[in-house]
Amino acid sequence: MALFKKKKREAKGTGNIPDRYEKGLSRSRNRFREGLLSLFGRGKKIDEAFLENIEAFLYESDLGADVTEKILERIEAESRKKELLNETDIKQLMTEIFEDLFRDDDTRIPVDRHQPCVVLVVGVNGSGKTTTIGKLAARYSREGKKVLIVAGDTYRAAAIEQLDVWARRAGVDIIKNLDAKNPSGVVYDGIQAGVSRKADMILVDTAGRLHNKAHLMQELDKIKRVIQKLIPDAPHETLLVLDGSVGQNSLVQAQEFTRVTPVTGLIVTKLDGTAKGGSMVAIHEKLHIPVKFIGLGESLDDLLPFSPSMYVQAMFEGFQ
Ligand SMILES: Nc1nc2c(ncn2[C@@H]2O[C@H](COP(=O)(O)OP(=O)(O)O)[C@@H](O)[C@H]2O)c(=O)[nH]1
Ligand SMILES: [Mg+2]
Repeated sequence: MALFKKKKREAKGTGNIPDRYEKGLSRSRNRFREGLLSLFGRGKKIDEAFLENIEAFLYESDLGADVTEKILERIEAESRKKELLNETDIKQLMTEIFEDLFRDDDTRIPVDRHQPCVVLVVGVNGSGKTTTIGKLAARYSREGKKVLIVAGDTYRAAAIEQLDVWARRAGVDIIKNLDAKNPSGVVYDGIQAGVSRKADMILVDTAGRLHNKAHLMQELDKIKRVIQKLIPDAPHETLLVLDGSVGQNSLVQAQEFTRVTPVTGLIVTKLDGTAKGGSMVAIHEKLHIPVKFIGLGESLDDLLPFSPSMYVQAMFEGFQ
């Protein structure tokens, strides 16, 4: 029975990715597409009024001012070359711009370059860190990597138990200490265990208490120092988990975190539950940090590698 379940899970995990992008982003897409469609009539001329309407639409789409400006400039430049622009032309232009924005991103986690590859996972409470760690553990374990999870959020016993459940679901080991008062000890034990067990990847959960920046900085510094006692060039990746449904607020969070610690990748969660998928573009544009994965649901398989072209396609029209 257990084996059967695992097989089924694997089948789902390697399932049709375009399909899952399409389903997961359907709320954002509907909003985006309806907004765009409402601007276009057949053979509508690109005039001042049209440009103003599209400007207003873009601002409301949470893409952020910089990206909105880029799109508007392109539309204006193109409309000077050609008298008429239809919906397809605009979509094509926006697709090119979106793809350009994300083009140079390195979306891999360097698990093949370090052994163990230490991944520090940071972000405010509720953004989805623990869930994402479970999903990452399942993904890499399925790829044949030996994954170890470290329960570095020691502030609430419930947080450790929740991570424990995810470790079991993913079928990986966890290092935890229910009596720990701060993360240093358990992180040290976790890294040591990872080295001696020859883990390929160590995922370190952290507490995300942003209300006190000095404290957060101290705590992350301490965790890093502890890791570096055992592996001087670690962490090899610091992933910031952002709740994609909180719009502009997640940009503020991201700016705060990057001031506290260098962030090498973003994971944007809860894109399934929001119509605000566009805010991800604004965050990326402001911070120039690659988006590595997106979260499209609450189960083990609902974490997908970020693909700009699939994101764009899913936002504009789906895959039909
Ligand atoms: N719909 C949806 N819910 C998510 C996603 N990722 C996390 N969540 C939910 O968000 C809530 C907070 O997640 P948790 O991992 O505990 O956040 P943490 O405090 O940062 O560790 C939980 O109820 C998760 O099930 C996602 O991609 N989609
Ligand atoms: Mg947590």
